[in-house]
Amino acid sequence: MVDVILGLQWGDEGKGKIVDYFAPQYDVIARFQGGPNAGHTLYVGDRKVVLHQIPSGVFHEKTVNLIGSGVVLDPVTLRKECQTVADFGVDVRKNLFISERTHLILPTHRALDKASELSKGNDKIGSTLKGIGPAYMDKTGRNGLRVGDLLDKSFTTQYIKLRLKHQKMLDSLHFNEDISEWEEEFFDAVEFLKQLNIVNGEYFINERVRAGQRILAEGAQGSMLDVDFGTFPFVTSSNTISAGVCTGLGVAPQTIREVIGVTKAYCTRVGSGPFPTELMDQTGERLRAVGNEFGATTGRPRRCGWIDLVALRFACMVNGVTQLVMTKTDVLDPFADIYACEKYEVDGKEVDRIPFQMTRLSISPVYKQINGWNSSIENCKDFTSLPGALRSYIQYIDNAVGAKVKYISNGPGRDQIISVP
Ligand code: 2SA
Ligand code: MG
Repeated sequence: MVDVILGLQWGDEGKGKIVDYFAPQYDVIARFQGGPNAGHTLYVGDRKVVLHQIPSGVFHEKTVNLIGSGVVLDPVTLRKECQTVADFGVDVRKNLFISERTHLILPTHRALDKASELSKGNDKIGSTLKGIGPAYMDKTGRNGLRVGDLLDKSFTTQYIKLRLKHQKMLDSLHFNEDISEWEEEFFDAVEFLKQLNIVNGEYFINERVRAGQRILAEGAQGSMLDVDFGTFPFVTSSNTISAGVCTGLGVAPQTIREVIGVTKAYCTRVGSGPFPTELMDQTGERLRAVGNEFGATTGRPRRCGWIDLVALRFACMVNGVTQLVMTKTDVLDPFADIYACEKYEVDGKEVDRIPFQMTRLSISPVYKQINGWNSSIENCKDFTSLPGALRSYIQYIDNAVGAKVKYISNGPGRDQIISVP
């Protein structure tokens, strides 16, 4: 059986911590989409680690980790990450497996990402500039190179052919930065990657499913950044929703059991694009300061606002969420009042659905005011010790989105998680 943990907002919901928490219950943790644009923060002891491409189960001795076919992989960042986890005594040669169908991010993909963003000016997506979009373009455009290609002696020839194509595109975008250093690093890292466990990801996972092993699929980014169902064009280039697990790992839909959706108790977004509940005032700044809301990969300040129940209901629908995890609940501790967006007002009309073209509409949130709990919950150990106002907030979210909050996180620590009866 395959369970899924994924983000229901615009990323940074705290998936890394939640995956790390559940990891001991699983035999395999698999990434199915995205790439080094992800930043999954977790704590090992009291040391903070940010993972980008390696699944968040890597610190659990008995868990095996798979980078699935739907991921786009940058050998350079992978090598750095492997070094980081090696500092914690983890030998990735023992517990990390990479699908041969995983597409490679080339240095020219990174250059193209940068050139494309520059050419868009004010309309830029706010990409992490890791080459994600161009790598997925080459995949769907049937040009890309895959991890398995590295093992073929024709790799360099194929690389040069694709690089020439990219060069023409870069020229037309008037991009003329020297990327020879990136290339040197890339080919070094490729030699490292070739030494890792490269497998057929589909047989790898399906044989384990058949043997009754427990698999956890770890989502990256969030549902509202899904290339099909997010706030297009301000999205990432992969399917971040639960359907992406099937296409990204090669597992059948009926193997999927629990879909665990992670949401913050409020909302953030990094990069451009619509964000109806964004707070451009002191309250927004306070959320950013208390929640330490800065990009885990790029360090960019995240945009902050109240929880958006219209978006959350939509995300639960397209994912088939079976349980919710509410993270960063403690960030709301100092707020006397909190707000939840129940509907949008679009052109003077109230709607409770996500509109088609959010970017071209002026949308104002319709809020419900909720009493805050206004006390510290970081030392609470169980549900009964939580303040009444928070317990009411949890119940309110259950009813508003039609899925049950099963856990809340009350701090960054590994043990700061409370199960909700
Ligand atoms: P890209 O790089 O082409 O996928 O960017 C396209 C959009 O997707 C957003 N995106 C993200 N949003 C939140 N978190 C992400 N990961 C990092 C983190 C981001 C960071 O965990 O903090 O460090 O800045 C992530 N990755 C992509 C991105 O902002 C664009 O809006
Ligand atoms: Mg993140």
